[in-house]
Amino acid sequence: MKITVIIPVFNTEEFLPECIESVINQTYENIEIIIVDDASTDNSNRIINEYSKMDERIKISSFTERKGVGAARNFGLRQSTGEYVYFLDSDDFIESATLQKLIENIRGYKIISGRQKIVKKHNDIFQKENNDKGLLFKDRFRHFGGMSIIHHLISKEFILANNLTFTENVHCYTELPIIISLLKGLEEIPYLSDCLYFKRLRNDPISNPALMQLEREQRLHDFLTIYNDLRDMEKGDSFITDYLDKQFLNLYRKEVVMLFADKAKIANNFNLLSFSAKKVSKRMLKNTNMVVKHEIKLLAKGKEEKYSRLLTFHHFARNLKRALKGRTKMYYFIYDTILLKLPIKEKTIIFESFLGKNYSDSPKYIYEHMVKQNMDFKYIWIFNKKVKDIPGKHKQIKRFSFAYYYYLATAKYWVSNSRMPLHLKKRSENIYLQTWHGTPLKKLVFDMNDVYSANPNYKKHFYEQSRRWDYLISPNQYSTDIFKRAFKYNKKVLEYGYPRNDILYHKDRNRIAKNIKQKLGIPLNKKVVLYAPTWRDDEYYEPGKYKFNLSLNLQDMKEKLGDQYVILLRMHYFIADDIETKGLEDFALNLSKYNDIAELYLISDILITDYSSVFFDYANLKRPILFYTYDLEKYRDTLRGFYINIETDVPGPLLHTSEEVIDAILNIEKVEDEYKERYENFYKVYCDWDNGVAAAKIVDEVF
Ligand code: C2G
Repeated sequence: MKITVIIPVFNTEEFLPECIESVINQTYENIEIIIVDDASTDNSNRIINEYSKMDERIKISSFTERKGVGAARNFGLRQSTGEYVYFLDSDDFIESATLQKLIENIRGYKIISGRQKIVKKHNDIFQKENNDKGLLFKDRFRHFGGMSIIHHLISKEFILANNLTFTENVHCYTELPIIISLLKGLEEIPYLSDCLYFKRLRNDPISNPALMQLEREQRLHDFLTIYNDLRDMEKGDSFITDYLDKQFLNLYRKEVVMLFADKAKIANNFNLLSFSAKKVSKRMLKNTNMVVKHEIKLLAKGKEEKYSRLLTFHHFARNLKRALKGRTKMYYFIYDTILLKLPIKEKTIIFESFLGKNYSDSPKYIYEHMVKQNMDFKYIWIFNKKVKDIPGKHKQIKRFSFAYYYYLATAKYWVSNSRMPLHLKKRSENIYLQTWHGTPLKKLVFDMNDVYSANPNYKKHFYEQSRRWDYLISPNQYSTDIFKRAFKYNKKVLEYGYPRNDILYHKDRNRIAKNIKQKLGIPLNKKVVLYAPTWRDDEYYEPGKYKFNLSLNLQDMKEKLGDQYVILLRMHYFIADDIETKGLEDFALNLSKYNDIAELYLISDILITDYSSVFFDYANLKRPILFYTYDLEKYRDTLRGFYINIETDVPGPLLHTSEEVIDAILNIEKVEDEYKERYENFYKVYCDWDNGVAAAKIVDEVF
């Protein structure tokens, strides 16, 4: 018995190898693999060509222009020679025994299906579970609730007898006509609980959306096109019309109501929706909730104004209901409905650095410049905990307190070095200066492939949040180029260097450094090593709270370096683990909570880091830098990947053990000599714009 596996492809180069290999490696070998490329514009075509040379069971076809997934699957169906067909998507993959289990259990049935598992990140597939409940029979109505045909093995004879085809003039829901035929021909769906299909949750709905990540409006149009046709055709079969109406009402509740939060969308889509709403049966309407029932009735009667008013009320009621669920939700509700409508305060500026964790980075230097210039503004700083010793008249507010929402809603200016919460809408008069927080080494947002971090919606959220930025600070040409691409940012870039590095060029920097050393109790005759590593995407407790295992041998360092040096330990602000320095008091200082790392740069004679952007800033001082890259392979190859070649481009040696680090410090002059030329080149490329007046220039331009 031959199985034809049909795989339609459109721009899935990242996922194709895993998909195709999962089919080639099936334990059931009597298969034919038909891959139809729907005119991909990435490398998908090259990839499928290569695989077709490796396995003669693969047959490929390519459309010269995009025709949609329905046309691609129909084409595959027409080419198929197997007794059974199986539908797989090119961004998904299957377990090695999947086809074997399906074919062994299909017996006399026309169709059989199995379990789908959503894969958010790759590790999900390794989580073993004991799930074998044998062959089950699922209610046909519920089984096809998701309107999808993937992971079904279907008898070819049944397909031919019923002349099953996919809809071609739309992108989404193309399998609805097939599902309708299956619903008619079957009482129940045989289903294997222990037969896996891995459905990938795609992370980039902005630049490469999966079909179901297409815009709501497009999906709505596609659905209504098919619904209108099928609803008329199947008029006589109440089981089928119930199914279609139910899908319509579900889509209405989940998608249309959301889409119509934007009033312009109501005007655009009212007639189309009204046409379809007339078709919904009274019986199905009876079972839906009151508000929806009423809305559908108004739609069907074509009463646009009344409908629009009811929907405004619907949204208000929904938001209020949500607001009652907790304090933060209530604040958001008040923010949207009241605070955003208060008059804007033209002279108020909000500052935030590293999510309120400290008083630091470019926002601090922009603020201090404004204070020094006696500029006529009201300054608000957002912190998690009160911070002492900040110069200038200002107000501190607690992040996520009521005052936080009040000032964000009413201040004309926001200055921040990272993202603001997604739900905090920005009003159109507001000016948002995004300072960002480092020259990128690790790939950023849209330059990253799959996301291995804690949040699978990272790219989507990042995109929405960064649409609000009006100015973005760039420290060098290299960063400008990356920011524009990786953030998809096309508004104003301020190219004056980093305000946070102004202090490194201060004419009194030696005196400032001496004061800081004294404040921290560091003996002036001791040299200082600063260890400032970054975080690891794959080692976390929860989003924003990351693990860190110190792999420097501090005891050994103290013995060998203690009479000349002290070491400052500075963890990334994402790190939740505390670093133990007991018994090392006069040698190691944990300064992870110290406000401003730039002040620590100033007092350090040597920097040790890994893949943190800190070295781009530190290089302004032209002092030696050591790279303690004990997990380079993992970091470079399995996590994000880097923009530069860390082996050949960074201004210092890569070291892999604690002993190598000690050795390099003991021979620091030799290291400096060896890396002199590389350091100079590095300085020219990355430190070119920094010259001590970035804050002044930026303030002049923005405020
Ligand atoms: N930083 C610090 N201490 C460290 C590491 C970093 O104070 N031990 C500060 C520095 O100002 C640095 C900035 O945090 O330039 C960013 O640090 P990176 O290690 O480059 O981390 P990054 O991945 O950029 O930060 O969206 C999340 C951010 O991208 C996380």
